[in-house]
Amino acid sequence: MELRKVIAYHVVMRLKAPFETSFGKTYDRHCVLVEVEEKGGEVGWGEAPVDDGPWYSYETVETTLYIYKRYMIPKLLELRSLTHPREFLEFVENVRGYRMAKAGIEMALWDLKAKLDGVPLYKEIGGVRNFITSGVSIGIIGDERALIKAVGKYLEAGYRRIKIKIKQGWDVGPVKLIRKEFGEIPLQVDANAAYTLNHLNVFKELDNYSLLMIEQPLNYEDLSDHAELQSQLKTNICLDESIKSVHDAKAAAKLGSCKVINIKPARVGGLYESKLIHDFTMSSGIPVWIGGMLETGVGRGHLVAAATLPNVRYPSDISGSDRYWDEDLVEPPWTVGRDGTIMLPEKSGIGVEVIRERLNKYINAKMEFP
Ligand code: OSB
Ligand code: MG
Repeated sequence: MELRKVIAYHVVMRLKAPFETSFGKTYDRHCVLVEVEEKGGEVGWGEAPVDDGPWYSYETVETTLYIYKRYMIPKLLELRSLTHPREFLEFVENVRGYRMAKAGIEMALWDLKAKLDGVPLYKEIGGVRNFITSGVSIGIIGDERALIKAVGKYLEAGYRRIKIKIKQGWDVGPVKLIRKEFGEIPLQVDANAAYTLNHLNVFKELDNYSLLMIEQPLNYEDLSDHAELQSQLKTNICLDESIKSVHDAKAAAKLGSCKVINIKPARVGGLYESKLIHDFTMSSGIPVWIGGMLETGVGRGHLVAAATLPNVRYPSDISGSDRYWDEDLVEPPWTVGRDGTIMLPEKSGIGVEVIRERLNKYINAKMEFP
């Protein structure tokens, strides 16, 4: 791959409905899209799902654009030619952290590589299925009737499991209610780090509802308290925020901090690191699934591809485009079938086209290199 141009776009898109987690409420989704172009004119697309503030992660739109300009994109363009996205990661190894920024570029390079190789991205990265099973992540609704209506609507649409966001004061109640209304449906909760070991009583109660897992109950940097909590629960703990690399995954496995891992390709620095975590967890008997960050159709293409890896053994947080957007950036949009699956396109790369006229409507800033 001989690159001749790299463009980073700050994109802002209004969500169909606001999404609330324990760390805040999102109305507009901000992200940085990356477009890499090689000398023959083929392009690849990636997405850094950073927000406009350091809420889920310390990375933001502004830190990403700064790191791109100062440390990553000029360096990438100095690499006259590269044969694998890994070479970009080696080139920016001296940049500590900023994994979402790295991921935006790395995923664009994977898309480009798959297109040049003439294969769908999922085959390029070693996926073993041409479909994925889809679960839905429901934000903190706060109103019980509205929650029941939402769960009913998503089950009706075919989603294979329901995840609800919880925070202190909105945890056991909604779980109990969903069990009462819908019985033993596949159900899990995500706390986004809102609790401490002082809330053991809440988790002991949740432990009675045969949840598939409890996601990231404790601090986003913690592994040892999670190990303590896991030792006291029957329910599997799943880590999200705490796993930023294969090193964290190894430590979590050794300590017993979780029994499941949510791999978000953007959180861990891209598809290559995702594969390292995937391969490690597969060999140590820890099942994984793929998490989402309210991505546009571009990032979604990478999530869908990652979810075809063999050790993805639970439904992933990958909904159809229509759950987030009135109009996605890509054609065709991502759709979940009545059976709760998304079929992988057989076209090369991520398999969907970015529609420029749509993208243009949502661009807040653009940086072009050289
Ligand atoms: O913790 O999984 C999370 C969205 C934004 C930030 C963090 C998370 C989420 C989701 C949404 O749960 C998953 C999705 O549908 O993209
Ligand atoms: Mg999560």
